[in-house]
Amino acid sequence: MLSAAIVEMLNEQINLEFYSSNLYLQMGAWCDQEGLEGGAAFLSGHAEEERSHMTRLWGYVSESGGLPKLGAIAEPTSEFESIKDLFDQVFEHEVYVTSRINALVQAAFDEKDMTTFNFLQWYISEQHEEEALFRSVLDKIKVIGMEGKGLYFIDQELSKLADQAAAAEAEPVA
Ligand code: OFO
Repeated sequence: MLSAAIVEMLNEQINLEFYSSNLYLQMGAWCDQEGLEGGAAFLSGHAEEERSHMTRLWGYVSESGGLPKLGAIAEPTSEFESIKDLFDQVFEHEVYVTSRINALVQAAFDEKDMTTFNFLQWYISEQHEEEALFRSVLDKIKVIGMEGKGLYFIDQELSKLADQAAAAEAEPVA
């Protein structure tokens, strides 16, 4: 049985994951318009992943007897100065998402709601992976540089990441 306070926080997280999904879909469209096909594939694939983070929470609230609820979802930013600016914003967003997950975990712990505490461990690992992934993208942008053919090579790297994510998604669950 979930407390009303935990249901409210889980619902806020549902909205935040939905916002993440919309944000990355929008960012993917920006890449597409800039001719960065790898970036578009990577970000739209990641938008799908964020949607699955949302539905995992949705299912948990529902099967625990709570009511999952969608609130108003803010309009995502659609203009970026550069691919670096875009991924700086992604990284900043993920750090914020991690802080919200940590607050949820702390609230579950304080309430001795160990079922929710246990459920949220998956999100802790996921946020660690996401921060590492986007940090590695920023590192690649820094090393390659955006001058000359830099953008082309950055886009190639993003395309590889999109392929790797799609392959991992297609792997059968053991
Ligand atoms: Fe849902 O992990 Fe990113 O935001």
